[in-house]
Amino acid sequence: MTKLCVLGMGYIGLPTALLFANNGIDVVGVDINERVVNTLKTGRMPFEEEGFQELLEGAYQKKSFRASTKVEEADIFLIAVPTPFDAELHMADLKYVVSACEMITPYIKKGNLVIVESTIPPKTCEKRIRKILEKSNLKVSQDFYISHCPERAIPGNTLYEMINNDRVIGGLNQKATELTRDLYSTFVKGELYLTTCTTAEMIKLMENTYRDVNIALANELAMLAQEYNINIWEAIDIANKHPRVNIHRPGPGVGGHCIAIDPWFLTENTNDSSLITLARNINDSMPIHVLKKVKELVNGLENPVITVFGVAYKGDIADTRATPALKFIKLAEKEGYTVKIYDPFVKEFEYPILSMEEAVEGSDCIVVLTDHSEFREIDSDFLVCEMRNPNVVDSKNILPKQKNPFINYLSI
Ligand code: SAJ
Repeated sequence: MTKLCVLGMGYIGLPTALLFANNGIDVVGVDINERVVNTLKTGRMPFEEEGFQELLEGAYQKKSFRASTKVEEADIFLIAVPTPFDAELHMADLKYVVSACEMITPYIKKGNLVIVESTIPPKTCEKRIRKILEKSNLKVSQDFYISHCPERAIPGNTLYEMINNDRVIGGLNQKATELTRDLYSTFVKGELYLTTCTTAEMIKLMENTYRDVNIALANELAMLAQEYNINIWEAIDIANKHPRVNIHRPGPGVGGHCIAIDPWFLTENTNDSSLITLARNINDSMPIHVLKKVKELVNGLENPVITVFGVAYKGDIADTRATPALKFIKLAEKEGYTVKIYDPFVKEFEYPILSMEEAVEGSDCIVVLTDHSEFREIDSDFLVCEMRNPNVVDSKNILPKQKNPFINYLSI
């Protein structure tokens, strides 16, 4: 039985490890965080999403998964640790990837394969990772193999996408690519596209950059639309009926740990990337635009109280990483507004999360920043009753289409 050692028991590494363990691979899941490892040892997932718990139970029943804080010998090593963004230098911070490689190096044997799933700038496998792993005194592409197989699953629908999405696989040589293909074909139902290592690194970043630039375009179009007093949501919906047009949705900015940072990994080696940089700046400036809308509505009110609906970085999840809501809240406080927050999913945040009643009572303006499905059904009469002044800025176009005549609405 093939033995796989997965480094990083986070949102990607853990479900990936469990999918392998449920499909005929003997897996040891390694994390330096003892709390995560201990939780797994007690049979519980450290975080939840649909299907995760069942997958862990299945792996334990098959006796094909163990959690550990220590790396051990294996046939294949898979690195799925985070790649944070160094905001000062505008580049990828590879400290966790480097440290995972250093942990593997003493255990590398002839014939081993090392797969990197973590998002990395182009050429990282060839230049950086290879060098660290060759400290084992073995030669890459002769004695052992390296490949990149970027993760592409969307948070909120992780398992479905891990199994069904197509994958990109790029080895430093042909053998590495083929060994990686054989491993992933144990559970991936999508196509496995084989290419070079650097191409695979670039493809991952291109995908997220495409989305970021497209969202920036949507945001710019939204700002232009208000000059002509037209409804941007209707305009985009109709434009997208064209067979070759797919404009994304405008909003209060781009959050999460991928789309808001990956474009910088692509541009860190060049000064020739004005479009990508501009798109990043447009998206980062959207909270300022939303605040302008709020100012239009509360202008002239004494000590305005603002209610934020949704601080998760996107709808129907509890994840607040890099949420644009944080910048909006800080700007609103700087403006002198009192800010109250309601989010049906988020439990932990930099600011207290209130019940909907507490958050809405006495408010002068509700600002919708996340498209949680619950907001589609909101009772507008309840808002009119509870608010001090019934104003709403719906930056996600998620509130019921039927408008309440007693509420002043603004869109993005
Ligand atoms: N957003 C908009 N308008 C849109 C779409 C998204 O403003 O039309 C905003 C969201 O509200 C959110 C942010 O962008 O704040 C990012 O959300 P997302 O749903 O676009 O993406 P992520 O970050 O959750 O996941 C992305 C996915 N990449 C692509 O779709 C190309 C996912 O497949 C990747 O695996 C993931 O990044 C990753 O880990 O790289």
